[in-house]
Amino acid sequence: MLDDMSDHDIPGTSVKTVGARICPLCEATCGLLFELDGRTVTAVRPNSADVFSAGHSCAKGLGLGRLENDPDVIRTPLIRDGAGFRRATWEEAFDEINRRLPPIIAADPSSCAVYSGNPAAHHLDPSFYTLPLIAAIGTRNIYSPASIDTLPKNYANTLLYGTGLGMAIPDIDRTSYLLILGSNPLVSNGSTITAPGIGKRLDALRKRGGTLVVVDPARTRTAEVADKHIAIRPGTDAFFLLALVSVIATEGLAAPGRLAEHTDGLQELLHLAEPFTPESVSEICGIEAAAIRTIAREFATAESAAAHSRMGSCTQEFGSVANWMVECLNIITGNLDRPGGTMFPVPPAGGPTTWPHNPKAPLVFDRWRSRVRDMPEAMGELPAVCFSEEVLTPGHGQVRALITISGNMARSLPNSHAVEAALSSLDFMVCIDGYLNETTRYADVILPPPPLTTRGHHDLALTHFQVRNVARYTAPLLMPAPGQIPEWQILLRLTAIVRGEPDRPIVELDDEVAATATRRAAKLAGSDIDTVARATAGRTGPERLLDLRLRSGPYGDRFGSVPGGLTLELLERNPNGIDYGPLEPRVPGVLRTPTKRIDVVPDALVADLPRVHAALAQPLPDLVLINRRQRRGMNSWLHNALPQPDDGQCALFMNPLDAAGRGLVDGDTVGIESKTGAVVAELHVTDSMRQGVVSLPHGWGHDGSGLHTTHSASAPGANVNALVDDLVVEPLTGAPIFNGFAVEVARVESVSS
Ligand SMILES: Nc1nc2c(c(=O)[nH]1)N[C@H]1C(S)=C(S)[C@@H](COP(=O)(O)OP(=O)(O)OC[C@H]3O[C@@H](n4cnc5c(=O)[nH]c(N)nc54)[C@H](O)[C@@H]3O)O[C@H]1N2
Ligand SMILES: Nc1nc2c(c(=O)[nH]1)N[C@H]1C(S)=C(S)[C@@H](COP(=O)(O)OP(=O)(O)OC[C@H]3O[C@@H](n4cnc5c(=O)[nH]c(N)nc54)[C@H](O)[C@@H]3O)O[C@H]1N2
Ligand code: SF4
Ligand SMILES: [Mo]
Repeated sequence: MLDDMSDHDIPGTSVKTVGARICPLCEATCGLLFELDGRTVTAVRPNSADVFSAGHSCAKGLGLGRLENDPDVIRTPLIRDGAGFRRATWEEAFDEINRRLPPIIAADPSSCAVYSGNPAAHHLDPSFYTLPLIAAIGTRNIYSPASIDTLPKNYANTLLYGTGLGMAIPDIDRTSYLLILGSNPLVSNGSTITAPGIGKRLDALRKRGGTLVVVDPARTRTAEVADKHIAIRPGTDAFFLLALVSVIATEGLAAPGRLAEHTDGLQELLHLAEPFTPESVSEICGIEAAAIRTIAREFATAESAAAHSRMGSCTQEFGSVANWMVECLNIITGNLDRPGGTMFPVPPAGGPTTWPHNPKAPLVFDRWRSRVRDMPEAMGELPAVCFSEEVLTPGHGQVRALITISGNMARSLPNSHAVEAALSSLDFMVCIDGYLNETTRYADVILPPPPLTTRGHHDLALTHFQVRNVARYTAPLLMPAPGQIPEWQILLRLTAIVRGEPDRPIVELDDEVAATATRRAAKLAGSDIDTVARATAGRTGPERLLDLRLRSGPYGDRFGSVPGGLTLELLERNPNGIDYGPLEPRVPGVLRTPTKRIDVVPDALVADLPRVHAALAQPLPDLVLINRRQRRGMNSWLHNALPQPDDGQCALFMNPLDAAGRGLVDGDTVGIESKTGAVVAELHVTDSMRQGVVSLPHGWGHDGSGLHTTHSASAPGANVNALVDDLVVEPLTGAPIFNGFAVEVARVESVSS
């Protein structure tokens, strides 16, 4: 343990100020107002003038002040000292890294892995400066939560539309029928849909006479407000969706409209789905055949309809086929790419769907394979389920060093026992993180990121999922204080060390990164390099790189040739954002497949159908486990700073019939056992769970030694990832099966951790 690490000693004035700050926590990207007294955040309010979120916020965003002021947050670098850590200066920390990391990389670059966690996708610094670090290391051992989150959806989208990030998003504000599978947006605030205030948007859908259908084994908050809740058996979305397509095929309801011109394989798709009749899948899905037929008819005949699948239908046994079928459902009913259906946003800083089509570029999957399990690469990364075996299996290419950037692998990756064994066996580990948590406790050096108030914000990734075309940027509210280093400079300093140039001035390295981005921007904008370099010369760091992207992007000023076009300066003058209006049809221009067409029967997905079919004949387990999220959590890392309700939110949820069958009652202490591990939790008996399904929240298990998270250690909760297998995975993508694996539950005498 370390003593109080709060920054009372950082000098500041006591001038009271208020500034706009987009919330970096979840995909809703709400505009907030930070009230500051000197350097201290005294309050956080919703920003009602934000053009997109219009005053929406949640307890997490409003709690950002608590996060900024959490005395447990690390404020200075830490260096391992025996079983604990000692505080160090930045120079000491970088010297230690320089002493120990380069020799490992010199022996074998791939022996150094990089894990870039969820917050990295929400911040500019890592979005721009992680790749130069990875390139300098020269490793293919790159991991992130993408492969334990959206990957089956990215995969299906890549095969159909040509890019993993260019997804069609439900046009929630105009649709008349929304079918949500495996998502609980009233708690998560939405995923692969950036729609601040999603609860109000769902209310509006129902008020205008629309229909909301939620397919989820649990009666979640979202299911509670739906017109229909279909309590599907976990892991069976692919069957349900195939049956919807089958009904549409056999009843002659397919009406792809203008999409037919841009699509190949429609007839074959209908033919492939036909055998999956509602009657044939009813038992495995646990849904009456008539209910499946009704949904298929309603969806196909609605004025407009959108099917949207997320976490629950990605991280399951047939995740890729399920996500493929979601797209097929939207396509065969003519709902893809039309108002009220699912549509492709235009990211203002550009992205794969706005950059030129390159028919020769490979679809970014399976360009290399993992060493131990021969798993395919996806979008530049290896599946995270491979991490521990890559560390623990000897041989050439064995991972011996690790850099984590805002990630908590010990709680987010399946089979945490193996992950922690791997982390503890490394020769060297550096973490850029503000907490001494379940993962960083294994580090040799921890480098803390600076406070949110010192960071500019634009959502490079999430603008690909926005339900309106909006551009926003909020500027840093404060300069870094002495002893605080911007995260992009930390990343560049690591890059310098890895390149064998530890003393190279950061400005020079930054100019190098910017030079590459300048050439690219000039090409995209049709400008000459000197003009582009001059136009952005006054800036450095992520702001320069963002300006290059915005100005060469779809709304950009093309470095002066489009007067009034988008620039970072324009966004600085409009801290509440600029609204470019509702989503508009983009097919075929948006397609990045080699043929510039949509193939609805890609070989790789069709080849998985026999496995789906075979599962129909297999016995069903008695009890399977699924995961859930909670309103005040953000994966594993807000439990310490934000007060968590003391209402058994960490309990195992179980249906009354399952409880009675096991002689269990509400409040019992139960052991939950899978073939991978065992945990203990309190039992909550609730009819919100369908029979045969129990649920645990993810992100808990804040126990064991060496943590500096005082509040969460007092109520650690059970670590669901101790139960999840890292070896049995969805075979096409290597995505873990968080949802729908067999467990046994029995009473135990007392809670132990
Ligand atoms: N409050 C809060 N918000 C968050 C997060 C958080 O931890 N807390 N995390 C953020 C992150 S990183 C993400 S990726 C998003 C995820 O956001 P969502 O995609 O909305 O994911 P969840 O909230 O986990 O909801 C998944 C739902 O799937 C259901 N489910 C489980 N198995 C199945 C199945 O087999 N089929 C179907 N149809 N449903 C199933 C579960 O019961 C659950 O209700 O949330 C983000 N927002
Ligand atoms: N069983 C199960 N496992 C799951 C899931 C599930 O539903 N069930 N969900 C999966 C999903 S969707 C995701 S996205 C992953 C999340 O997986 P991770 O990203 O590995 O885990 P987080 O809990 O989000 O941890 C984020 C870390 O970043 C640190 N951090 C926060 N802000 C910053 C910052 O600005 N800079 C730096 N350097 N560090 C920062 C926090 O202190 C914390 O340690 O978990 C996955 N794991
Ligand atoms: S909904 Fe998400 S983005 Fe909005 S305030 Fe809450 S955590 Fe932040
Ligand atoms: Mo996620």
